[in-house]
Amino acid sequence: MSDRPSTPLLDQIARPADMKGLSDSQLVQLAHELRQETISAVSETGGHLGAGLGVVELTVALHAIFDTPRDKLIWDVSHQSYPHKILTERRDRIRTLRTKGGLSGFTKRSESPYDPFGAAHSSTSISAALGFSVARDLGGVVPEGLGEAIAVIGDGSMSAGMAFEAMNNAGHLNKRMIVILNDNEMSIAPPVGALSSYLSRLYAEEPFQELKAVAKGAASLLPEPFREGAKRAKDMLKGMAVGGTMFESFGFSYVGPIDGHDMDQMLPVLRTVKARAKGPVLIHVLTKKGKGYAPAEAARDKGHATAKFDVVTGKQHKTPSNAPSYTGIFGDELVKLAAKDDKICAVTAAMPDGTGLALMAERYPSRCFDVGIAEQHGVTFAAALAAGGMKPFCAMYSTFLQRGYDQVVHDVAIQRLPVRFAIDRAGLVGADGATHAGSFDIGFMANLPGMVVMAAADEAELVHMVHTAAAHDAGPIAFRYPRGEGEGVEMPEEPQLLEIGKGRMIQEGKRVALLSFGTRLGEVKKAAEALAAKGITPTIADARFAKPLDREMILDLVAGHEALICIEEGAVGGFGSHVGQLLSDEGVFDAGFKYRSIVLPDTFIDQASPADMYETAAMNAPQIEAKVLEVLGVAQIGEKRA
Ligand SMILES: Cc1ncc(C[n+]2csc(CCOP(=O)(O)OP(=O)(O)O)c2C)c(N)n1
Repeated sequence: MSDRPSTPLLDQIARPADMKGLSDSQLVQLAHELRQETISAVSETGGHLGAGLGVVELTVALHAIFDTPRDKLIWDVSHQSYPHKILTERRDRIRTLRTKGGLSGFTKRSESPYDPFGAAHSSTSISAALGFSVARDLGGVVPEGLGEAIAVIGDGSMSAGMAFEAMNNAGHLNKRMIVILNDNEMSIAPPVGALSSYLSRLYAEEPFQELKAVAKGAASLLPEPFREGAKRAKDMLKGMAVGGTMFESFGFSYVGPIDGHDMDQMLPVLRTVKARAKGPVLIHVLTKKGKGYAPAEAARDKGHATAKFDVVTGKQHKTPSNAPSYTGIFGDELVKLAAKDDKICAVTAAMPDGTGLALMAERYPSRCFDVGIAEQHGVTFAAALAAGGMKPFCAMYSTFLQRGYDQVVHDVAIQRLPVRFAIDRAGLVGADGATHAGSFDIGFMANLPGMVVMAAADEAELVHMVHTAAAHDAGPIAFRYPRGEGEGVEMPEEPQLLEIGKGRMIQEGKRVALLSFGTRLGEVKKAAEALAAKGITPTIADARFAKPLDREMILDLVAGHEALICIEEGAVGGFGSHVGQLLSDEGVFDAGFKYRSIVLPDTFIDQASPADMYETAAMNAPQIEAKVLEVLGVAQIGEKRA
């Protein structure tokens, strides 16, 4: 395409081995071209832009100096890995990022040997690098061999407990490994907490320029264990790195901070570390999220995630939405509740915008807590807020709540504390793929004694559920809702407080009952319309609750129909399994009752549009219709008969 950037040097690089003969100044040029190519690709695909732009020079420097895929380069979260993908045999597919059948937006072992460890949830990279370094020293065998273990982790991700657990262990094992702390003073939102202020102090108080000169001039001027003849330099660098001591107290050699956009600093530092490191080393690199693309640099989120956009203007091509988003509805209702009740408070783990809590943070900052990327802490913190007489809403994406699961069990459920879990991005999420799918929360929440579990069928239902959760003081309660916009239904003038454990009838029909839990209700209704044309009118009900189940309603449905079909946007072991358990306990199957439960298939579904993913999962209207016909024994037109 003519509007693609000119990239003469990059055009000669298919893989890192092709970079080995390049001079330092050519590497600078390569980084420039790589940046343009990244911008151009993401303008066509949408996706994570800012993080990748911030590590372009780092990516080039690492691949020039280290020997991937033998050396294991592990990107934390890996939303910053697009430039890495371009340099590692995937440039020809980079414009398929995040689409069905295309490249994943994250590193993925099955995609490339240059992705030794998949990620998408944060703060796993140091543990992974340590595992590789120990496997190497124990003689582990893998096809590409085992060389260095290098983790690249952002300052936001560094704030999570796992990163500290891994550093604690790494310092103790004292294995040779390299952690690159990519400090851009950003998470998705501005980073929060003591670590963030600490990192700022590491460079704010000292003359950065001096280090620049040092790094440029002399590779020997590095701290322990790069001693050789560098006592003076060591003292100097240590002095500059005011309190690099925190990492040192974990047993790491600390180097930095260095300018991550200046190859003249990065190349010598990386070469020296490679030549001389013995135990774990942490290199503190300062970068700018969105670097080199003005619209990203200027954006509030530094171009963290973007739709497709126009490269010249930076204008994103967003399709206008017809209905409000579920996230927005949650955020608005919470603020209304908080206005009336000063005990209402909220917790987010580094996702104030994504979870709709930004408004609450603005209006009631003293009652809205961004705890950083710290879901485990966030859940326990919410538990104690509840124990202290507050009414906490713990707002997390389904997929990230997984990380706080023991806290949900141990701190919330066992103590019957009234934490309100607002579970966003429930169900399949689209372009982010399997790592972000909210597939498991129905199962892992509904199996907990005393937990109330609701799913909103549409945005009006979500309004009721937010208010129902606020009013529920008897124990923990969760409500789930999907990514994206609502169904466009009329919004209630007044929220209702739902009766706990009661579903609602949508349509009375005959022979077969469809019992929906969550937003598949829309597809169920469409299926029912198609069935009506075939003379079949199914009964439709919205369960609202997976726990407690509406026993009465479900047993009535059984009594009045030949068959019952449940559907939910979740993996096996959720709502349908609870209904199946109820029916078996009641002896319903003894009389040959027909029961089906439509759940996500037992596979991890790769990225595609949500509708495509639900097609793969066989959960769209035509597939629901087919299931009804199958269970009733009605052959479909065109179906082959034996
Ligand atoms: C466990 C977990 N919680 C939340 C997220 C959502 N998330 C994706 S990237 C990100 C910010 C990461 O910040 P940082 O590590 O500083 O990297 P940057 O984007 O600034 O390069 C967050 C919170 C996640 N990926 N994993």
